Amino acid sequence: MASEVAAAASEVPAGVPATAEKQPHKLERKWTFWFDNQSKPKQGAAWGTSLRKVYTFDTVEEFWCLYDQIFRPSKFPANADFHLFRAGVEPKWEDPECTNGGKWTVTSSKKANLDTMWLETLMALIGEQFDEADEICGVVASVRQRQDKLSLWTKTAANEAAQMGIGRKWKEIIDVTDKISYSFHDDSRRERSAKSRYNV
Ligand code: MGP
Repeated sequence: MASEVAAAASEVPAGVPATAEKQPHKLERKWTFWFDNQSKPKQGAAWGTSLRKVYTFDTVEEFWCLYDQIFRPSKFPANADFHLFRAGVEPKWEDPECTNGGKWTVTSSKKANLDTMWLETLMALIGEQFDEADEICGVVASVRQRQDKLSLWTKTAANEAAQMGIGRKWKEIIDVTDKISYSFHDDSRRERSAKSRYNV
């Protein structure tokens, strides 16, 4: 499926006339892109007021079209968040699918790195590359002045075995060898810099 995701945008099978009708490549499930531009925050506005649902899709073709048009994090100035979440799940601690969850986080000091890791993660998600796919809520790319970061949100923080499996697989996918850490949303709700609960 992953290679299908990568190839489908440009493929023209040999011997097929350019005019032949092609069926779009259906994904296993629907996904939604979200965007939060906090570059000009309104004074006193609650968190999440600038969070927007952008587009829900379920074909490889729609994915590439959206990615090419808008979803390259490095194109954006600081303080923007990009999200790809399973359709029906909001990228908030308050969402029932996220509320008992947490996130793996990887930081990046290079813009080009962020774009590459983001794209590799998107393809792995829509291509269902994780064994624990039902545990995954989505991914967030955070463009920040100091250091960009990518967070993979999962559903059941207390399920250590599932989170460790996801963390290991994610490192392979984004080609990271440094240690990465997992924090619980419950801890983030209580304190600004939540301690890490798992490392891989
Ligand atoms: P963050 O954006 O996850 O951390 O949360 P970051 O990126 O380290 O900080 P930043 O300043 O660089 O953006 C930052 C703060 O936003 C949190 O401490 C919360 O106050 C608020 N916040 C973040 N999230 C993901 C949520 C959420 O899902 N729900 C609510 N209510 N507040 C949130």
